[in-house]
Amino acid sequence: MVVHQVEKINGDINHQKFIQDIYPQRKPFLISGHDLGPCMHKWNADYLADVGGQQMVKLHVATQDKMNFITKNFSYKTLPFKEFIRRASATENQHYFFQPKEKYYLRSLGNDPRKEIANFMEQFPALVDDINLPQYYESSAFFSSVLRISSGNLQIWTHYDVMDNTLIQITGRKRVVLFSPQDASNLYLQGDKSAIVDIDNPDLQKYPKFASVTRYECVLEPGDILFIPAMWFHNCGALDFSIGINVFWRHLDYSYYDSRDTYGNKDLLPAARANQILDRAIKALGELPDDYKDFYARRLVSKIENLCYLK
Ligand SMILES: O=C(O)CCC(=O)C(=O)O
Repeated sequence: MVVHQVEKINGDINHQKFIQDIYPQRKPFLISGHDLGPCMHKWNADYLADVGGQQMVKLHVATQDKMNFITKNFSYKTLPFKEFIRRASATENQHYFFQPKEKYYLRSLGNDPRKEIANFMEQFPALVDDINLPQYYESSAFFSSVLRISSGNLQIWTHYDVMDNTLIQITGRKRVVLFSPQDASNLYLQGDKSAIVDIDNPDLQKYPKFASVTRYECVLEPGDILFIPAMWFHNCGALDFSIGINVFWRHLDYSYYDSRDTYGNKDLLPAARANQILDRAIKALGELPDDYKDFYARRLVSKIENLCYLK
């Protein structure tokens, strides 16, 4: 397996510089030097518990340090924000759902997550003036801003999103491992998520193709901004009690996006259509005797490779 460090850029990046120098490369960058504002010294557990208040938040509660969305080795629970912050910032708690050392993860949501998009600015108004978010996109392209707060030593599953994204680290450190979209066929995808949960110690008997991926790594320190281009797989793990925000924006023409998408991870409309057509093609192949099915399946795969893969 080849391992690269994510390329770093120091210095404040404005919209124009982002569009000229970073966006066209379609690869992740770790940007440091943007002044994120007072959140950098204010946002600790006591302050957030005071200011964030009693609003109820929906959480992932895990008894293991690697959450797996496919087998769902965690539970969804609800707590007042204040209580969540107290618990997530401690390593052991007197009040708990399953065990004293359980871990907590917040991905903030819209008020009705099926219909509403997460917007940190609206859902946490008391915190808005503390942060000066970078804006690398046109305001009209904004999609969502998501507050992410995690217990230390907790990892979320490898997945991709369909929009460009900046992951902004405010408190604590977070390790991020990324894989290029061109490694999609080595990651054993189920929908937008990889079935490989332990990327540091993978079961290569079960997932042999994972041995040939190229891995891009970085550790985000407070103040760092990670640009994650759409379709880049990312696996994020808080090393400490961690507070961050990520912002998604529509970098393509709006007509590509599914208007029912509230998470930024529904496949682009033509891709979803292609998937449905492929399901029909597979069904049609299933009408053939096995050896013909195999033959025509191989021909279809090479047609797709020849016509669609980037050279
Ligand atoms: O930071 C995290 O915990 C997850 C971030 C993420 O999934 C994203 O930015 O899309």
